[in-house]
Amino acid sequence: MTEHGRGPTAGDSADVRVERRAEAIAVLETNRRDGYTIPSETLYPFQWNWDSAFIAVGLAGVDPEAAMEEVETLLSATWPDGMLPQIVFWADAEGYFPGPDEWDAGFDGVETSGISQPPVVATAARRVYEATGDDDFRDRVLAPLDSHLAWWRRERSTDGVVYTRHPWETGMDDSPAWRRPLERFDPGDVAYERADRKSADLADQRPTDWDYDRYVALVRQGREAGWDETVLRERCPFRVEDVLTNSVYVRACEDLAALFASAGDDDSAARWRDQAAETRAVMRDRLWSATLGQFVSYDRVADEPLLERTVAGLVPTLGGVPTDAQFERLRSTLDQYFAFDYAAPTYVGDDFDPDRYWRGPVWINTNWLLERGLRRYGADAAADRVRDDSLALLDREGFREYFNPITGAGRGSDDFAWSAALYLDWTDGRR
Ligand code: 9WN
Repeated sequence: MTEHGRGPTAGDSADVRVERRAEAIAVLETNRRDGYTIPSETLYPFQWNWDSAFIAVGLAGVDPEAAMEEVETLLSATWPDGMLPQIVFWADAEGYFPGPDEWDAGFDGVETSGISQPPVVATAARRVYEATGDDDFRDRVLAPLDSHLAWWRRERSTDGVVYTRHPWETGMDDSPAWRRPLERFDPGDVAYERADRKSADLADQRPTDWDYDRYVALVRQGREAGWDETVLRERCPFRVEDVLTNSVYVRACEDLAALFASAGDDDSAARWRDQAAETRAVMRDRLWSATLGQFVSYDRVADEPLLERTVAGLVPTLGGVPTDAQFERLRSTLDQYFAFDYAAPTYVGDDFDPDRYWRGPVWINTNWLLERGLRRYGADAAADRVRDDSLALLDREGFREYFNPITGAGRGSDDFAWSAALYLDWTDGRR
């Protein structure tokens, strides 16, 4: 039993782990397409940006060739200006809205969405490089990664902290932190048909229509602006400095610096290390809430912090952002997220809903980012708790998309790729 008494640990459940690892590999194989892996056959039938990065992390230990291919297929969809899209529509598939026609975005025949996602891809590329030692792979990914991170800095930032312009871009779509910025604009009469509520259960677990109306309105505004960042910088009603995206971005800058250093390009390495330091400094100041004792996102349009208790506000640890004093506060704030049977719920504020998407359930990818961050600060017992709870959930419920933090019940899609991939990473004996 784990220290929380809810399931097997690596020690006494070797058989369960061996079996589960085989199942995880099978999920990734089933979801694999031509050079990339889809998140879920039932809900997300295309290539997604940060999903592929987490998937590559998991593949690194079991199928290095596939891991390299996953990263490179994704990077091959980098727009000429450096934007790396949230979705790449490599092949037709039924059952997802909004599809390629609705987005009307891309380049040279590559159909994509018109927004990005947190750039976990640089961290994944470094992990894959370290697992394979393949210098050719490293040399091939340097230019697209450099172009993508430079895009965030150039198009989405004035002082080093980057902004997102769609809730889908943050990856934590219906986070309660986006309520205030979304309330401020009227989506108008948006006609569309959702494709995501494929069962009665899912209708209660997916984002509400109120949220979807605004997601779709933002897509249509972006499309009308031809996805031109210069226009959208002025016009887009949702411009938020998401604390998760910024945490991932700082870490990405560090990881790209490490890749450049290993290739002997010290100038580029220094440039990205400086970039990480610049963003870290602004985050410590503008994205820190002394009231909540954690980091928060910041609304660029209203010029105010979004004071919500989401797990994203603990993830700056991943990029070494918190000062020692901030980390001490953060460490006690963590207790609010550990007061559940299963850590760490994605949100612990007044609108907490244990079953609805990013409004409370435990997600495996945010746990993975948090676990890495806690380790960086030497908080090993807390990091172990996050990892062990994640493994207990996955062992018991299978590779579900998210989990109720009170009962542990699996929610959303089954056979969800990053849940399988990160299980493989956490149970890789060589790590
Ligand atoms: C929109 C694919 C994606 C994840 C996101 C998750 C969900 C999409 C949706 O699925 O979002 O991007 O249609 O709900 O919120 O983090 O990348 O798994």
